[in-house]
Amino acid sequence: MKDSGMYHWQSEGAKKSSVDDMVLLTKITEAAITDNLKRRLMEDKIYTYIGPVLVAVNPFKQLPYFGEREVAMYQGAAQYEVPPHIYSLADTMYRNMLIDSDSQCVIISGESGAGKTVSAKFIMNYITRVSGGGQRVQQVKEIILESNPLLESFGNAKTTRNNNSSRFGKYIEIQFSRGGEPLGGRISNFLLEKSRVHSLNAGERSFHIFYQICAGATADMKSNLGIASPDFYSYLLQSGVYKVDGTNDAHDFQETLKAMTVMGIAEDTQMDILRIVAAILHMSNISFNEENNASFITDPGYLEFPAFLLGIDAQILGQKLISRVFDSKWGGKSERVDVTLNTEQAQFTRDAWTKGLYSRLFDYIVETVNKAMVTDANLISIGILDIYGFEIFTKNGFEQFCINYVNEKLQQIFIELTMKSEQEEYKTEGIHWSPITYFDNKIVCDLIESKRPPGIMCILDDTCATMSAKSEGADEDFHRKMESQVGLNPHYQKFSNGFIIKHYAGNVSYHIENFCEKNRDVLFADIIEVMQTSNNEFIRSLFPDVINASTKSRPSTAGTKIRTQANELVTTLMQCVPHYIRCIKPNETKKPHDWDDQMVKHQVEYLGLKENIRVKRAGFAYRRPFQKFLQRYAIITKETWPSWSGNPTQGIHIIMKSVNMDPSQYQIGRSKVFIKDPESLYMLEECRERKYDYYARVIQHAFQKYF
Ligand code: AOV
Ligand code: MG
Repeated sequence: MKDSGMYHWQSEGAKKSSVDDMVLLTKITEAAITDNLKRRLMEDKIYTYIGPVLVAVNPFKQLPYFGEREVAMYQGAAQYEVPPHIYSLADTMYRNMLIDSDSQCVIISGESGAGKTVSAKFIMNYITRVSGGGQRVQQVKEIILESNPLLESFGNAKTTRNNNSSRFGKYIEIQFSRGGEPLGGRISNFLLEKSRVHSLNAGERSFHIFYQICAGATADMKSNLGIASPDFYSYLLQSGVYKVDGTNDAHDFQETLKAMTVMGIAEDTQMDILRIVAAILHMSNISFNEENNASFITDPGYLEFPAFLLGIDAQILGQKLISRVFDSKWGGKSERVDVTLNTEQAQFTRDAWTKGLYSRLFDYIVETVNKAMVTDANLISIGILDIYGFEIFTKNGFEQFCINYVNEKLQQIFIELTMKSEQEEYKTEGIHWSPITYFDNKIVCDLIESKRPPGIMCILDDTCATMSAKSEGADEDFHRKMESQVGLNPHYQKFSNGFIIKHYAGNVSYHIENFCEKNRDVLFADIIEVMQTSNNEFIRSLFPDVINASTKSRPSTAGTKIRTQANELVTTLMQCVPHYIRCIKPNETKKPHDWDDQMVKHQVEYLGLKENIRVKRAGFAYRRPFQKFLQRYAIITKETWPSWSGNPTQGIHIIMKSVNMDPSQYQIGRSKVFIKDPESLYMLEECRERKYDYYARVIQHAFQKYF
């Protein structure tokens, strides 16, 4: 096959064109990297390599190169033989898994709106298209693909940074037979941003499903579930944003229903799910007034419909919203006391109720997807990690703190594994090299998650352990404790009602308001008890909790959960062969061909692309297993053509000598040839090309002579 892509630019003039692999850049500066990415985007080339790492720039428009033709073109093709593409990375993962029987994973990172979720879907699509299989395999593929619209309906939302922003993290493993057929899968989800159910920032929406149901419900659903337009419900009314450019909620609603059917969710259960969605909307219209510090329901009429939908008693619903049972110790005896709540506390209770309902519903959906694609065989897998990207809003709270912490962990994996794998290969191959320095963000991870000395999460847990049931003054207490325990950390800085963390991707100011309450994350026992009285079996099944006042063990906090999950994820990823996609967002306008130089340069900087290229170049830019090298360059010498069957090292030396390769430019390891500079590789490529043309002419000549 004649080479395409990577080497094209040589004949077109190296100066004018961009490079496919940034290891080949003549100057390695952030400006040069940014410029290269810009030139490529303007030509609609969104993919660029740094060795095996794929850099993907969000084009904000549909590009034509994702069809059957490309699927066929990238199957089995070597990375350097075809233009950079996400299919090439997906194909490498798939083939590596089959050849080596090793599980693979791809870590997709980048800030909010950079294109992680779209990339994850391209990979899932490619893999399901190139893998074969019988009826059950086809079904598994359908479940894998349909899990995307389903989870996005319930877990994605429009934010100011992304119209389809993932508000949960996801690691999906597709499990394969040794023959490469997808037999099952497993999804782990991370920390849904559930506060979005009740609190919206300006310009944002709640989860898509709420708008889908308003736009797409049938007349029957509308009357059974009391569905009106979104502005009828207080939760959706607060931001006043109902429509999203390029999104058709009514159409997406049909997709959601179809996806539920594919997951094997019966029609009755689908209605139960929608009943909860509708009940949450109706609960948002329950409002409160206050007299002498005691709240009351403004219009008890608003209790009827949500109570009906949830299958509970309207009067009890009302009572539980304005009062709460506390355990109180009195004279050595434990007693349950009913305390009236003020308006603020009543609203807080209503919101805790709806968000508790929603997060349990979300967990049910993930669990159902998992059940639909479960397999008990111990298999090889491809894992795709698509989490919420690093984000900075005008006001950042506990959710952003957790999201940015997970991103910080991923950056650390990237640093560790790219450096580690590079070093390990040189070690196993017996090659010498001198390491490159880079910013290790472990210091920021430690500031957040360290146990000893206590990091921010430990201090937060500590505060939560001693806070009163009503949590008064807890956030301030947490603020003070942080100042005394991590105040001197160079990545921490206090301000009047919050703190700044100097993350790898930028400085973020977090407001401490509600940190403790959100971290404690308990659903009050009396709410659970009410839900357990529901006359709807599905709703009851979401509340299997055993409430036992005498149980002393404290439930784990949201911070502890995310920390545990993040560390488990690191362990899982470390057991796979890693691949990386670094997504870049070129502008904030979401428009095609719009390029914000400063914004991209900042991402290039914090993603460490420059160091990444340096590491690749400081060592050896290219490496090939002996056989692959011999196959490709055998044509260069008479001795090695058409094939070399002698000692591989000797064959390689013959080829290198014939092109006058400087001996310092290459090393022969135990199983691979390492070539230092890209120029040396070009030299080989050029010789190969010349011989190719020469033989083509000879054959043509012979052909003309005889026929
Ligand atoms: P994210 O996953 O990285 O953000 P998405 O994958 O949702 O970002 O991408 C945001 C939007 O950019 C998509 O909805 C598309 O409109 C567009 N887009 C991204 N990549 C492509 C592409 N390759 N081709 C065409 N359009 C694209 V977040 O989930 O907010 O962190 O948390
Ligand atoms: Mg996403």
